[in-house]
Amino acid sequence: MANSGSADLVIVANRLPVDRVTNPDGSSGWRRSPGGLVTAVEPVMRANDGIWIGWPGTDEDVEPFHDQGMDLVPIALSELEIEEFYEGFANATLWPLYHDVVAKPEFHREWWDAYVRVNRRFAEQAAKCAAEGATVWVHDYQLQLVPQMLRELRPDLRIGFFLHIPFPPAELFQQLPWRRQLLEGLLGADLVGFQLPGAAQNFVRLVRQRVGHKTHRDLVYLPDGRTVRAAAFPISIDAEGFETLARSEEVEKRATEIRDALGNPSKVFLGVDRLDYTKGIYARLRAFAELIADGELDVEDAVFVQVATPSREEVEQYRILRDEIDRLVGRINGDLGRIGRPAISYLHSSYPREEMAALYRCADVMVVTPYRDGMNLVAKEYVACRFDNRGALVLSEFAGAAEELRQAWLVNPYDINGMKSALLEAGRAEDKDVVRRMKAMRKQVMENDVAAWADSFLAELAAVRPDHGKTVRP
Ligand code: GDG
Repeated sequence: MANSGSADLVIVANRLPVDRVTNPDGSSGWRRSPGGLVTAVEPVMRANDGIWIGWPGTDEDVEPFHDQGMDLVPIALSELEIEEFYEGFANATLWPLYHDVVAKPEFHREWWDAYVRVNRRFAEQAAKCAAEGATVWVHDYQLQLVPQMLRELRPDLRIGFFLHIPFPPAELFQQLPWRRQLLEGLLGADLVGFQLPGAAQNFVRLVRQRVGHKTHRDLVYLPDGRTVRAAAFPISIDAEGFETLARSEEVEKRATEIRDALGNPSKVFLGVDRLDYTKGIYARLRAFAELIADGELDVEDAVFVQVATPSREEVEQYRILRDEIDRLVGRINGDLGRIGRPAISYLHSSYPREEMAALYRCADVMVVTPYRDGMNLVAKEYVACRFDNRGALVLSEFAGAAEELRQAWLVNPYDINGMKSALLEAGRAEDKDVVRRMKAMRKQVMENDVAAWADSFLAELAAVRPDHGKTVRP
């Protein structure tokens, strides 16, 4: 093929897997971002002359570069594109719409135009870099038009798409003025992956209703003879990596220090989330505070540590949420705390992985209560770090992870009384019960790690289009 590049595997994601950092001598460099996706995909990239295309997170113009053993191809976004494509269409239209309209999605035609423009730029770059018959794996809601745009440019490619967030029921998706274009964008892929089977079914149903293609179970039949498969691939974490970290002396020491700093309470409750309105932080803190006000828990003896990592701070809904949480925490601590004993230890900050592992080791009750979440990796990380088989997990029914972590204390995050009971039960559970549940959850997480997830997606992708191109070696 005249215009093809040399990569047999191309990962296309909104962000590159590295962050810009300034070195002590003032020069700048890159640091690998901590996500599990890069851990899972990196070995496959190495074995297949792989490259990763994405936005580097800065407004500088950066040339393609090699870093951390990976070939990285930056896509530049202008300030206006960051506003309209990223903060706008991706995070103020699609994000709330796909999460059960927990916040009201905004629909603006200029934002859509920017989404189309930026998706095209990603598709053109992927078309340039991919070798003939190569595999291209496109990620997430920011890039749903890329599969079709890329197929038009390069029909020889094997294209996979994975959606990390939920795919909404038809009743909600229907609101989107550009619903048909998005469905057609995704249908450019040979395999469309979702976190849960229900999401794949929502997609197939919508394609039948809105685009009019024939479907049978998880297959869509296109008029040109091509088939597209929609299936679930529940994502996971580098489970062994987390366990090894949690077992380290450094983390153990830090866990003890944290507990001491908290005044050695008998129960530590923990929440770790990006500060996002889908995560249910407000309701969970209220539930905990009511338990103290009711006299069921005592601040001398129980504390809630909430880590809220700063996120999407330019988007209005996120600023509103931050103010709401600030006010709530202030009120709860003002009303219920005592000297040296706040009810809630609130940290609006992001931490290294070691600190996260130490917090997980410290927490007697891990509280994960999103209103809607594609998967939720925090729940799985907690389980991976509890090699001692201790620790109770309170988990929302509306997190994808709930389909695998059945032995958690499952809750409906809209039901404050239900959450209060679950927090108490998890905090007061007998050791035997806690250990039994944790053992079962650990088996699930340790046996289904992120490498298995990536391998199964790529194997399915190879199988959907067996007669075509090269097969990526896992
Ligand atoms: C999306 C979907 C799906 C958080 N704070 C810090 C930190 N983190 C890490 C956690 C975890 C990750 O960020 C968050 O992942 P989640 O899965 O919990 O949530 P989203 O960011 O919303 O992710 C989600 C996921 O994509 C993957 O498909 O599961 O449903 O919404 O790994 O540990 N890590 C460090 N410092 C922090 O302060 N080092």
